[in-house]
Amino acid sequence: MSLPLSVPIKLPNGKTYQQPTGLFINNEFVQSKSKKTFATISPSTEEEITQVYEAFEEDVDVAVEAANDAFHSSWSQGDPQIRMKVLFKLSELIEEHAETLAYIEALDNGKSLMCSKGDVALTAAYFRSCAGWTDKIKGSVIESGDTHFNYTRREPIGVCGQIIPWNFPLLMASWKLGPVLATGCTTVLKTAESTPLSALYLATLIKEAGVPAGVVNIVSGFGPSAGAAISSHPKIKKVAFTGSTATGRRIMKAAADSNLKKVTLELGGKSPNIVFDDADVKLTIQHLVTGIFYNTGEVCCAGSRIYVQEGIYDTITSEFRKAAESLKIGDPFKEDTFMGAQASQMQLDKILKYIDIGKKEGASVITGGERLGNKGYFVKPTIFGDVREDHQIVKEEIFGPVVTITKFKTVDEVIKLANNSEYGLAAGVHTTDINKAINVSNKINSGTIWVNTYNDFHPMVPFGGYSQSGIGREMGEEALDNYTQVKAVRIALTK
Ligand code: TXE
Repeated sequence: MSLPLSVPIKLPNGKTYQQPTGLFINNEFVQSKSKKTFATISPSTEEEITQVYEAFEEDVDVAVEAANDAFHSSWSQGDPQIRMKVLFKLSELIEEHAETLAYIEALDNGKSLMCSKGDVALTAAYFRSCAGWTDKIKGSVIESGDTHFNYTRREPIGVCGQIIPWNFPLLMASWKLGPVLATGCTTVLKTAESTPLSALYLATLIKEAGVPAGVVNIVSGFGPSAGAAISSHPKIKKVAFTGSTATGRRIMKAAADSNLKKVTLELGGKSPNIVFDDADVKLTIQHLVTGIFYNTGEVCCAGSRIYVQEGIYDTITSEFRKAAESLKIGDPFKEDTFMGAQASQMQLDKILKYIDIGKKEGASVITGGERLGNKGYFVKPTIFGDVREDHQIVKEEIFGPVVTITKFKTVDEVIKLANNSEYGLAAGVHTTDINKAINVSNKINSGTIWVNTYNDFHPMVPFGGYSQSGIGREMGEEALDNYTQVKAVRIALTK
């Protein structure tokens, strides 16, 4: 018997909702051609939540055709206020369904409800912000003397392919879909294989909001099959990816070898979080905690390398240890849980492997350093001291609640340390001296610098990486650039 296209799921709040399981193509949930399904697991209980249909190349082809037809409709060329209305409606629907979405996300990803509620709020805010952009995408008139009239238009790029990860399944879907809907593009979006559920639920809201059929298509599936089909598809004009640097490289190659599609990548990081002697201790501790333990450390811009100036090092280290040890970890659905489970067995294994490497490298465990319990993928907040810059735990992305802490003396020294990375996604600077804050921010090679805050996002503030952390920016006006292309029209005038 084949899997129904929607199954009832009982959430820990006692409410039951209908979870779509099909591929969302042309505004309908459909079975995959192969009818193959795969399981999605709850990371906090290790139990199967449901099966969903699995997309392969043949399904991606159908979705791309739908997106291609939709692109050649009034959606892309018509009054942008139509797209504005739809985006506003979508953000309202997300707010109406906020509780269900937050529970689905915590169930499927393992993150705490505290985090997933924040994700849902940011998702609604981002779609609302994109609504405002729809009728503000402008070209220009260029003066070149009275022999010619020149103008530019920003036109939507066309059919996009979007591949997202599992750490912020809903929010990453919004960062991808928002600019598609704002600019008049269409898309085939693939969710991560371990977290397909929230985006499928979002699909029902996308349809209800009035997005025309074929504009947004969402498929569940794996990287080497459905993901690879997207990045090499000849009719996809642009691919946007968030995930590991290794996979980003593969996607860029596939994009080049197929049809030279435009590529934007949001990749890994090993972000420095710097504390100067004059920092406000209480506030700084909050931001160090948010920097590495928020979302169980599964954050691309996590502040995973802490550098503390010598005069304040002992105070910060001991207060940070106390704060880490007081964090509530466990059942994601308890209102006061800060850290839920890691997203998958694979991620748990990777984190524990790095903890082991850290110990073998001779670093000292200030706190944590082990799994919590033996059911559910929980890891204790872990702080390593006595590290060297060439240690693997200082250089490589762990993507979990594991952080190193290092003492420094001077501003020049810490800038060198901060920039000693192949990545360049984000950095934190904690100081009460505004001159120091700006001077240091100017010298750090990162796409985002947070001063006296951390992991602090706003829909209008662009986000993306320097170096091997990526190409292009999400959010803000910059995100629209990735989904539009400039047409220049030069008209010769007759006298
Ligand atoms: O990532 P992948 P994984 C980092 C983090 C983590 C590591 C491995 O360090 O521990 O990556 O995670 C799809 N063609 N980040 O293996 O492979 C895949 O199906 C096309 C950082 O899960 O990058 C999923 O949808 N697509 C990060 C997405 O890529 C492919 C978030 C991400 O998976 C593909 C996630 C292929 N050949 C992991 N192979 C961040 N920057 O936030 C896989 N995928």
